[in-house]
Amino acid sequence: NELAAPVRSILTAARDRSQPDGTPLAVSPRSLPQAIRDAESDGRVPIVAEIKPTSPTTDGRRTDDPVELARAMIAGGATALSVLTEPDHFGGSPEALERVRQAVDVPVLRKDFILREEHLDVVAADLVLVIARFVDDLPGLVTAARDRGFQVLVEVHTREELRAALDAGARFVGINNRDLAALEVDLSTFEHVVGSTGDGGTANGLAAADNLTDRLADVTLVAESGVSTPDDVRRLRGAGADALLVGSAIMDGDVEANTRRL
Ligand code: IGP
Repeated sequence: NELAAPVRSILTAARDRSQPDGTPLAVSPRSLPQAIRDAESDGRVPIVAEIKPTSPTTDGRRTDDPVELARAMIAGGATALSVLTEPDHFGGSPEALERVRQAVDVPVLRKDFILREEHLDVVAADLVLVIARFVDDLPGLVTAARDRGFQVLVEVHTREELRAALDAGARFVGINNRDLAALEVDLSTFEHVVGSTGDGGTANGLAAADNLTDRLADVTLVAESGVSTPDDVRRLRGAGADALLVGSAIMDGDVEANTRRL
């Protein structure tokens, strides 16, 4: 299960990236679970809308002001935002995140390839993404991020990674439907990883084989990637997703209308 070429090159760059010594950032995070409850109580689907100017699987690049994109997403009903800060393959920047976070009052996730503790001290965000597969010391990094005040969204793609995330103490888990080897999206990934068939039942005794599914009760589950229609949203919510993280389907065209449509 080799990583796709762009993913390999992103990782190599991230490993070499060293940040200047900085004061560890103290943040008072805006609560994602609270934002999700607020959305649900006024009948909105909890959408984390992602500002992703480009990606290894996208043609072209969106050059709109990130603050304008953020405002349009909020106007369309977004519950939280995700902002790419990786510059070379996703067109992001820490400055974009900083400006967006000042302009809105919803929780903002920093989307990047954070591999070590020093990578955390770049920009204040409400949540940081940590990709389980790429991190050597997951419990150490989760703790370091939490000590700085971040909510930590641990991204997983398999049940083994889900177990590692829970063992590391993750309270927020993102299940990425995109496979980082082929870069293909399959929404059934979410169902397999959480051990749900989508109808409230459990899949093939998977859940019975371990107690992982029980351990998810207090965890905020975010379904990531490949969500593009209201049907996708219903399917993943039915399978237990507390929120949906949506990039391309929102970034492609009229951002406000795309957010509202879901
Ligand atoms: C959004 P999509 O298919 O809606 O554009 O996907 C998001 O899940 C994706 O951008 C993503 C990502 C990542 C990007 C998931 N995990 C890690 C960069 C790094």
